[in-house]
Amino acid sequence: MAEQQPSAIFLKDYTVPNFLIDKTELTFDLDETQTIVTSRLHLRRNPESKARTSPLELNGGEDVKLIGVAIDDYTLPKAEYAIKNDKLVITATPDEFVLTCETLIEPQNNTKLEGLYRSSSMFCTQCEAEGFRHITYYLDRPDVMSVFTTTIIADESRYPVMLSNGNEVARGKTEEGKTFVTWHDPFKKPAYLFALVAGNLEVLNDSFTTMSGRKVALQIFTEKHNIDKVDFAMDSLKRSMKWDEEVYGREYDLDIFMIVAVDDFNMGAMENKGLNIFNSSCLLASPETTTDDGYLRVEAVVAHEYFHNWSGNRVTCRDWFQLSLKEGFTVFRDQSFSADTHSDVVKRVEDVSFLKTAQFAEDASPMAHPIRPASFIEISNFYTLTIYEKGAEVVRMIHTLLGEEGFRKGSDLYFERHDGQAVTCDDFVNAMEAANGVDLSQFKRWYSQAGTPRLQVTDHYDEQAQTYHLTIDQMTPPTPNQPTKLALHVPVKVGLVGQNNQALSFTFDGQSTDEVVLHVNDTEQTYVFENVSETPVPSLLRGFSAPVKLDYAYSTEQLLQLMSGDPDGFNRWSASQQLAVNELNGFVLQFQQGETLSTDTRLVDGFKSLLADETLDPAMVALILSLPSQAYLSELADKIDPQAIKAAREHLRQLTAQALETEFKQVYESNAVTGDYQASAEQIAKRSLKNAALMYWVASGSAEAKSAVVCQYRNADNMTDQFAALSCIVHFELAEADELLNAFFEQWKHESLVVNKWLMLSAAREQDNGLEQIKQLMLHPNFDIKNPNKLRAVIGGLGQNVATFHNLDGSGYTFLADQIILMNKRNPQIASRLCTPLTRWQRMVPALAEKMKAELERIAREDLSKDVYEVVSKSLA
Ligand code: 0A1
Ligand code: ZN
Repeated sequence: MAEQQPSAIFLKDYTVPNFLIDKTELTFDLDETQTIVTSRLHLRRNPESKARTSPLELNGGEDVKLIGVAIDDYTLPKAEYAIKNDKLVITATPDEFVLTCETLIEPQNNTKLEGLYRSSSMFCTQCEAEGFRHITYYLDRPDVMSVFTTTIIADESRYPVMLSNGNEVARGKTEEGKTFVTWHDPFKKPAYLFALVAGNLEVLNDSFTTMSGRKVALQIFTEKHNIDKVDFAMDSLKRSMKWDEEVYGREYDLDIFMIVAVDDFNMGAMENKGLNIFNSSCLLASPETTTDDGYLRVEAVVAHEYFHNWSGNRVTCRDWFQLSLKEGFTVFRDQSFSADTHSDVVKRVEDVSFLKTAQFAEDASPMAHPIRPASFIEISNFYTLTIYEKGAEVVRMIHTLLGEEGFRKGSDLYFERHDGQAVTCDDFVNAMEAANGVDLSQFKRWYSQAGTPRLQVTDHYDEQAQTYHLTIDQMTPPTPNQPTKLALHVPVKVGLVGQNNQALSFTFDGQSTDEVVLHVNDTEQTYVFENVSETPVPSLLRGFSAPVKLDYAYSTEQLLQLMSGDPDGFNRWSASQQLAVNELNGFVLQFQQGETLSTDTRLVDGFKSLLADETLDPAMVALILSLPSQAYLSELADKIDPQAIKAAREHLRQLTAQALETEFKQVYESNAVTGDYQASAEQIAKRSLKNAALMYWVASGSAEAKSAVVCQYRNADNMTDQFAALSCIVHFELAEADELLNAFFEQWKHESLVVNKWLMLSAAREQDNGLEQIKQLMLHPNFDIKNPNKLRAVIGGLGQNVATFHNLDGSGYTFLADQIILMNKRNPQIASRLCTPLTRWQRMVPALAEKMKAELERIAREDLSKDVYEVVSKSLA
């Protein structure tokens, strides 16, 4: 490890900035190897700062070379400034002045993909969270908001498109014959929302007329060969703009909105003001190259980044501890948009499955943190599922508590109070409280307390009195630095289901109803339901009204009853999930004890009636059939035994497949989609059920199924069907597996995003020489370690490859650790994310835990980036 360990910064130490920057004028003389950045910062002392004589300290980076610095027109001699710990420190300054700074950066050598870098033949930037300091010296913190004017100078023949935030205000030629373009953004913004793009790009033009009648130009830019794949993104953008007007009353503010697709990007996309930059995987879509899931992702990410224009840009974060202020709210907004566009129950099931699988695992790991962390070493490590997904659940709970109208009132007040400001999570909740006259002080604990709360529910029905008592205990397990927890305010939506699968009405708090939201806010509470005519089955936590683990001792009969009779669609799915979990956990135990896995399963009957019921949404049936995932079962396990979980899942699938072969064939055939491909809810639902059925049908071993799947592969006119068939062929190692995997690569080798799918499927293929096969993939000419999507594809595939990754000899973990060490300096953000599986070492069965821990210790002996240091040291603490 490095001599000096990186140290943490704390929320409690927050102070306002000593200086403000009213205007920021930037000039970029673009060059691949040596770009010169000139900044003119209009600085003044912050009247709110107590430090009246403090030096000016601007953030920079080791990759920024200072050429010269001047105050007003006075060039500072070396004695009047210093560079300390990457900061430019100037001790004596006037109270108000213009600081001119000239710096040199090397975009070509920027492998970290933060700041200004090259992707393919273009220049692009990524400044969130602290990337701007890798461009020039600045007060790189979100509460310093400034009006930016940016001039880009480049050779027009190579970079005909030169973009930055706001509106283009000037264009011309320099004395050397280069072209310059000047952009001005009238809205004050923090540096993390700055963006610049230059390249030889193609554009799709469109427009949107806002609710007040202003016409906004919309432009999507890509490299030339991809411009045929942005129609869906453009359509999604226009629908998002309309939705935000209708649902939140939010109108777009600039005259132009631009999106650019880049291939090399650490994350999904970025909401820079007026100039969003996207990972091409979240923007490009065509029926032949993109699956249904890919389409839904594009739609959601386009919406997410667009929605940030208000929740993030017009109102931003005071400091990075408040990240969930913009991310939790914006994820909630994009989830609601997708739910309104497609099916709300299907969307909710997908979001909740993801949360319960991945966020719950994070919340139970050494990296657990509240949605508003109290400290961090490297902020890039905190773009987490907790901040995003749990953050969205917390906003959703406020929505549940206040109702649609109350929530809208609160959001209107929040935007009205804080437009143009950098604020805190408390400001958000305060606006919700003030607009509705409610007290959310206990609710605010959700922002500061980590860990997944557990609710233990018991009940009692008194036939004579016709009363039903529900007792709820709550407790939140300890997490790092938080040994004891306070009771939270948890909204629990409840209904009662009768023996004939009917919704039971009851009286609660004097009101007759069939559904209530219980305000659980103490460690133990009992709720009384009156006028309950028969013994009910409780339908608890409807719609997953709070991000908690709920335990109630349901019998198999009760779960089957809820699965078919609960009026709440989400809870029908939830019951089926619980049933499957119970069966699978039984198989896991049998496997571990060396017993033969039993063959009687009640679930098959449930599936049979599901398949026969043509009134159900095919997408819901497909979700139920997909069985709890390997990752979800791991999250639930006391000690994770990957091989046992895998065996259990395969066994249940096999049993189901054999028992219902005819049904699966029938469902496969009756859900064929006719007509041109559309990413519509209806078609997506049919394809998902058809392909789920195909998988079971092939699993049954039927020769007819085997030829059907090969036939589907060969005849598919869209990627969803083609890739579903290929995955099935590879998973079951049909005779055609090698041939068709190769054919797939040959067909799509010029489509980088499809190659990523091929890399992932090939890496996930369970063969005896698994690790060798992964090493070969990383030597493949179409692999590129500098491209995060490609690395994620292979390492993601490895993660799914249970036999290879969790090999008892530890070789899978060693290989992963090697990649982390390799990426540590080159791209610390990516390296740090690759560590995730190892951070869960304490949850694994002892033999595997030891091997994982040894790899973490090996990584810890390296000279580590802050990013990797934080994750590894916390995992070993
Ligand atoms: N704000 C973006 C996510 C994002 C965060 C960090 C990045 O670089 C390190 C890039 C993007 C969003 O929520 O979409
Ligand atoms: Zn976001």
